[in-house]
Amino acid sequence: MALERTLSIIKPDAVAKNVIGQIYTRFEQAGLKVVAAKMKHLSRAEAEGFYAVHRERPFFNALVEFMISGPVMIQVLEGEGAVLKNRELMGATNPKEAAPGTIRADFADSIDANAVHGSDSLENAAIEIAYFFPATDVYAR
Ligand code: RTP
Ligand code: MG
Repeated sequence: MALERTLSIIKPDAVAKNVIGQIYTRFEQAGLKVVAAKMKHLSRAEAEGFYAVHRERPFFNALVEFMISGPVMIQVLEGEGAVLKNRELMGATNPKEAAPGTIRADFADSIDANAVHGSDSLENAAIEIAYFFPATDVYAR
């Protein structure tokens, strides 16, 4: 497996629950390293731009409203097979369907307030990382 980077966001619900550290521990225990990070309260334009692929979906407005409801914690994770590994740690989009022990099963409340975002492909990871971090703010470790 190749060394990859993926974009992770701890969403406003999980930041409000004060579980940033517990989620970071899961990344670390799975062998994913934090190589960039920042806390940010996204503007509407930033959230709309980030989720532009979902523009035509019925849940788009609710998704944007939720993502700007409070600060988020944004990080780049690096490790072997990081994109899929992070998706496995996250669990299914709907926490009711998320496997026991996954981040969403343990910390998410609903399909809207579902605790975390993770890039869904290596190609999208590169786009999403560049959306939030200039290359000089991502640190090789
Ligand atoms: P994410 O992008 O946040 O990591 O989540 P995901 O890949 O598991 O799910 P995706 O299909 O990309 O959807 C993005 C976010 O939109 C909300 N959503 N709501 N009501 C619905 O049917 C519905 N479907 C998706 C979720 O909050 C999801 O995380
Ligand atoms: Mg997605």
